Amino acid sequence: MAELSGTPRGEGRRIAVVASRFNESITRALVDGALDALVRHGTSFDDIDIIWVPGAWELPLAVRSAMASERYDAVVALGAVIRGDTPHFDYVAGEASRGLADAVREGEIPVGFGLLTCDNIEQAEARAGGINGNKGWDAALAALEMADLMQHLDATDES
Ligand code: INI
Repeated sequence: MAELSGTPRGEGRRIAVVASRFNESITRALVDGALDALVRHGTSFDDIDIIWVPGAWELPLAVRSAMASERYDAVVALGAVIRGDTPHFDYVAGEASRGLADAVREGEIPVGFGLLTCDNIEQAEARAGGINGNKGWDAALAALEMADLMQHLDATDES
């Protein structure tokens, strides 16, 4: 029996952080959390690109492009969709999530999922450095762990 898991080692990893500007006070906090996690785990600032898009709707295209560029070992997708008075939320949140899931299914590098979908700004603040932690940090850490796991699995495949 083999039991495998990755370790979130950032040394030498090239990471794209794709973030949406909509609800920017929240998404900047997510970006800060992601950068903190990456750098604390050994990723060099020089190996991180931050790619901004207008809103969560635009995340999947930019994430796909980053994945296809072969410049990165992992991508971290960050955004915040906050429910308003109309059904708009459901379309943006649903399609952005679906688009990211499609990108993951079709791509070959890990994507950390840091898209908040919240009922109100308080819920978002709680998850962007507040009492519920920072989902940007969590997404970055997951991306590093998966990049390490992928490396192990590729190495196992070749032997
Ligand atoms: N984009 C978000 O990232 N969060 C939101 O809460 C949001 N709302 O509520 O409308 C939002 N809309 C913009 C959307 O992502 C696109 O940028 C826009 O429709 C242009 O394509």
